[in-house]
Amino acid sequence: MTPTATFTPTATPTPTPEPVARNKIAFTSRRSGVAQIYLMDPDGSGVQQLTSEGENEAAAWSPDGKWLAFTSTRDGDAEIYVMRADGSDVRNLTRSPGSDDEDATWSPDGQRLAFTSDRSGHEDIYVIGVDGSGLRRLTTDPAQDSAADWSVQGQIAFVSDRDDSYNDRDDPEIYVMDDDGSNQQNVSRDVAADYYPRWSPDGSQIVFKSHVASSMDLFVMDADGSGKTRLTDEFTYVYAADWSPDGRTLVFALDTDCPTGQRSNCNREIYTVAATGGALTRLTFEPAEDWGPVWSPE
Ligand SMILES: [Ca+2]
Ligand SMILES: [Ca+2]
Ligand SMILES: [Ca+2]
Ligand SMILES: [Ca+2]
Repeated sequence: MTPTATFTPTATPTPTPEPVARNKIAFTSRRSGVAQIYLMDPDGSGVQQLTSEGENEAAAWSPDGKWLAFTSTRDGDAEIYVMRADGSDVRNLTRSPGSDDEDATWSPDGQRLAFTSDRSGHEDIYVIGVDGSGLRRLTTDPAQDSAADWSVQGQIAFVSDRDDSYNDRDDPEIYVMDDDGSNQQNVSRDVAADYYPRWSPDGSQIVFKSHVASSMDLFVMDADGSGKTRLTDEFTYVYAADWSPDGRTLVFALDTDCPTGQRSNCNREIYTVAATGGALTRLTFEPAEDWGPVWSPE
């Protein structure tokens, strides 16, 4: 039977779906000549460049996997920016000419970012809304306070060299505070210099890198600093790590291809290791530096 008339309805506009990252690792690389942010799959394949303007690093996923915060010097000095997971819709949140704002981390509800700024003359942790409003300073110690990471329970881990009681130098320790800046506590409390805390997805553990003797390796500890366990034992330096969404795997950078006897300033590559330790799996094979891997929340 042949229809006698054809009626074509006006197409209903379909909203463009917001890009969402699923099981992606964002990282920074100098493979294009300057630092840019890329995505890859957890096996190292499917590399995609997200940024191209200025120098960009320190990517951090929003809890819904739709946005990345990052540090960019495209406007002259370091500022906190956000962009969608496909690199579109770039926005500057901090706008602080003359000071460096860097290393953002998202609140569990995705409404705020904590970051490091030296706008007071020394490094402190600040919080700002994702719309750029509500700037608030959380630390005021004249020591260097940096590298914040926000847990799912709402605590903020950071690095501070304010306490000399564990050795006689200004070596940094891992601190934890509430997200209003109260209850600042040294949780690593040992003679080693400790850097770059990152909460496990369930907030029960913190991975960090520690300078022990002449090596720089990954350790995990419980949120209160107990149960400290060494995960890697590499001759060359290990850099900041992040967790897979299931908490079973860590992704991190490691100095690779070093001349014999040299521990750092070689070629950083990105690797994974089980969160209980063991053999490393190498993900990048680029003569340029690759670092700062962060695993999407799902
Ligand atoms: Ca700035
Ligand atoms: Ca400070
Ligand atoms: Ca220490
Ligand atoms: Ca490399």
